[in-house]
Formats: sequence, C-alpha cells, structure tokens
Amino acid sequence: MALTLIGSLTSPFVRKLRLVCWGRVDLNFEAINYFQPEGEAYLQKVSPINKLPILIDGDLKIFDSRVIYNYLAKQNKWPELTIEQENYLTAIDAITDTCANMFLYKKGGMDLEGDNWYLDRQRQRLPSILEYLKPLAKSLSANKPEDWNFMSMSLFSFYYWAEFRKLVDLSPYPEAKAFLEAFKNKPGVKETTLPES
Ligand SMILES: N[C@@H](CCC(=O)N[C@@H](CS)C(=O)NCC(=O)O)C(=O)O
Repeated sequence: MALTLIGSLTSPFVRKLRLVCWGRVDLNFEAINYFQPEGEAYLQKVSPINKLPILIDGDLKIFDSRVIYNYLAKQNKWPELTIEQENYLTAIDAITDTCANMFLYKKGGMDLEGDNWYLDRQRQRLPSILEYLKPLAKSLSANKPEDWNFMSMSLFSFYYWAEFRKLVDLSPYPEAKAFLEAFKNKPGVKETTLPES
C-alpha cells in the first residue's frame, strides 16, 4: 500500500522528503494549506503536534521530517548518514525552525525588530549557522551522485525557501547561491518548486 505524505507546497521540511522519495518511493502526496481555515482545521485534527509533514503508513502516523526520513531509510535500506552529515542536518533543521518561527510570528503580527532577548537569540543563530554551512555548500558537487542525499536535499530546500520567503539574504553567501544553481536540475527539484502565490 502506498504511503501518504501530508504536507504543504511550500514547507522546506516537506520538500526535502518529497525530494528524497522522488522516483524511488511510491508516495501519495496530500497538500494542505494551514493558512486557510479548512487546512488549519484538518491539520489540527490529523496531528496532535499540528505541524507538517506527517507520514501515514497504514495505521501508523509519523510526525517529524527526520523521524520520517529514518523510517524510510530503514524500510528502503538507504545508506546510513555519517555523524558529520547528521550534524549538518541538525544545523539545517535548527535554522529552518528559527526562520519558520520568525515567519509565523511576523504573520501573527509580532514586531520582530524590537528589543527582545528571545528574538536576539533567534537572530544570532542565523549568521552562525549560515557560516557553519558554508564549507558544506562549497564541498557538494552536482556531478557526484552520492552528494545528492537527504542532507544536501535539506540544504537545498532550506536555502531555496529562505530566499523565497525573504527570511535570509544569501548575497553574502556566494557558495549557497552556487549550490542552488548547481543542483537545480536534480530529479524532483522542478516538480517540487514553490508556488508563487
Ligand atoms: N521538527 C519538525 C518541524 C516541522 C515544522 O515546523 N513544520 C512547519 C511547516 S514548515 C509547520 O507545520 N508549522 C506550523 C506551526 O508551527 O504552527 C519537522 O522536522 O518535521
């Protein structure tokens, strides 16, 4: 029976799973929009965590992108990620979380420019993680098939979405821009690109 992935067309946490499944896992993708009342009500009903993505395999529901990846990797006998790759994934997930929270705070009407210790901590995290990711972005080659993996898919999904939502300015990070350009023709990238509206 095909697996179902509940997600949205814009979430980077969802896109990286769609990319890793592209052409190799039979996935039924259900897109919802929780910015709309019906999507919001549906997400609340389907998950106690109220976040996307959710993977459904028969009676089983899995609620977090990394746990979903680990489940799929085990099922499909994908090579284990190294500790170095896991660390990069943690950094990518952390910066994505921070940006997603800032985006939602702003959408909810909060002032993100104000003097606030919590927001300072969020803001400090962005340049330090972007710096940390520099050597990774530089080292990945689109000509090496093994370099297109869950970690690089996560990096691609984050950079692309962060620019799309204007959450980070990547112009001081030429290696990030070069990475996006080099990997833009990988399988599934065009098909999972973010809708304009
Ligand atoms: N740790 C979670 C984070 C998922 C997440 O934050 N998803 C966002 C979409 S990008 C979401 O559903 N946010 C809804 C909310 O925070 O209310 C994962 O890796 O799946």
